[in-house]
Amino acid sequence: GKVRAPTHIISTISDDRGEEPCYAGVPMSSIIEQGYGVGDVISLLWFKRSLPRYCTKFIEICIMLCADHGPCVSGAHNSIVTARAGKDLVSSLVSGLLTIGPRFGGAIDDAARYFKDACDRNLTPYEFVEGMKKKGIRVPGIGHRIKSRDNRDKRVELLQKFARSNFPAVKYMEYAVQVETYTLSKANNLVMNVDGAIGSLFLDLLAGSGMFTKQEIDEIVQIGYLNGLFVLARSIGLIGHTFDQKRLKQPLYRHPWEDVLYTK
Ligand code: Q5B
Repeated sequence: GKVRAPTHIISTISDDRGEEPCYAGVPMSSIIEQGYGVGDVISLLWFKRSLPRYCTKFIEICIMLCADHGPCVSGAHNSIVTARAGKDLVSSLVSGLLTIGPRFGGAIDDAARYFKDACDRNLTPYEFVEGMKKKGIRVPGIGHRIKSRDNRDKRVELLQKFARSNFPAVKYMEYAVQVETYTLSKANNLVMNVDGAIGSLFLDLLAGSGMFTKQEIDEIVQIGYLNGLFVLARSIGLIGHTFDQKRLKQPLYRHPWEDVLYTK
């Protein structure tokens, strides 16, 4: 009989061999004719399934709220400097993206990992936060440079409001809120940030939607899908900053000497 040569690549999310491309088995024409949005496309290509509307709407809200946060944050700053050095769109975009990590925008996966572990083990916020301190690890999803108890992050409030009215349960989010209450008793700027809100709420989405087995949830959290939301969203803003600098014909950036402490 026929012997199939072993393939070098295995792919399970999309297929372009037929009359029209399919995302997780759903043909492009259905995606358009049934009015799917970008949240549905992310569901198909990242999670390999169609998620309920409240889940795809939540994904879309995350993308909209994280698309930009002004020119002063690490990612935008890098993209602006790179664009002003005369580099192309892709170079400017990736130089901004490369700043996304444990301190800036890339704390969503770790927030989900640590909140899940602590909540599932029924740790009190005190036990969790002090345990992290002993290990010398900052609580991912907590703390912000400009946001504080008296200047809350509107994005966090909007995400929480949507979830409270649309999710079947918000157990992990409520746990993160309790953690925030404890961290705020230590310092004013230790608020829940946008990474912490998305990380905890995505745990609630995964657990409450009934679309994922426990094993699948553990795998998603362990692999780390959720920083992808910030990366995808912030690309929109970084591209915008790049175009802005080009449009404004901004010259090469040089940091002023006065703003550097020269010391031995
Ligand atoms: N302390 C975010 O720090 C920041 C602590 C903590 C325990 C914590 C810090 C942090 C975890 C990572 C995280 C996402 C670096 C942030 C984002 C997107 C963004 C950005 C934008 C956008 C800020 C002062 C004292 C020290 C620290 C202690 C601080 N955080 N302790 N757990 N989590 N968070 N990142 O202000 O005793 O003096 O040594 O790493 O979730 O990135 O808009 O800017 O959309 O673009 O620089 O919103 O919180 O404070 O480093 O001077 O620390 O607080 O140990 O204590 P800061 P530091 P001590 S959202």
